[in-house]
Amino acid sequence: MNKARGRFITVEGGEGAGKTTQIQLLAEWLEGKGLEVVRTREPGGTRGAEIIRELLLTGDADRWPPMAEALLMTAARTDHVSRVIEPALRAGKWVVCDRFSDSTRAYQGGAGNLGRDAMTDLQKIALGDFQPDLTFILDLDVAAGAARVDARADGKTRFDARDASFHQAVREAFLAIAREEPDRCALIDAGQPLDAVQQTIRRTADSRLTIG
Ligand code: Z5A
Repeated sequence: MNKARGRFITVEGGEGAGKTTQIQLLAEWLEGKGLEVVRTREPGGTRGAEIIRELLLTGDADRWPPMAEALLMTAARTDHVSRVIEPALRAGKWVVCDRFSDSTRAYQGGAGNLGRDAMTDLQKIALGDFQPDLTFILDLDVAAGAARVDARADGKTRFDARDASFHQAVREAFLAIAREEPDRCALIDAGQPLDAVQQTIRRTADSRLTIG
């Protein structure tokens, strides 16, 4: 008998919102429920997309204009979906991804001034109707996110180096996406302690995707 198609969960938000931390805990919980889980990230997730990631995250802040960023992010995404995400879902695995199309809509569309609608159209050209089943948008005050990134030992990316007004525009774009697509998106207050954020994520995943 064919296995039921898996579910695709994405976690979005500004810098330092806690996506990586929460994805680790969510994946462990899902595995504890007997599900096979693939954890992945964007930009990246395949050999080719990781090469594009390196191009996108290193170098001067103005290395790429917003449209070049959008096209590179989307090129990496099409490779990621076709080689990793879609095959895993077809095999019945659950995929949890650190950032996806909403990041292009928020960063390049909102903060980069290309327009969220134009970036939605670009995602449609690249991916057709392919969408996450559930998207968590972790919302955090911009200064609090920057303080968390500053406190971390690892290096900063081209995006971390941008000013507070850029990150505020990203935050507003994510809030707008959550408002416009409440069936797919769940807005989470990422300023809460780590455990409280995770409990909200698990409760929401259970009620929306019936994990049991
Ligand atoms: N980008 C784009 O522009 N367009 C696109 O389409 C895509 C991406 C897909 C990828 O950067 C960059 O690419 C991203 C947007 C752009 N840049 N920005 N900004 P990345 O992958 O290197 O980094 P990131 O995605 O921004 O994640 P991050 O900054 O590394 O943060 P995070 O994953 O959200 O948070 P974390 O690593 O889990 O936590 C950060 C720290 O906070 C850490 O020390 C934790 O222990 C701490 N933490 C986490 N949760 C809490 C709570 N609740 N309380 C207190 N402290 C906490």
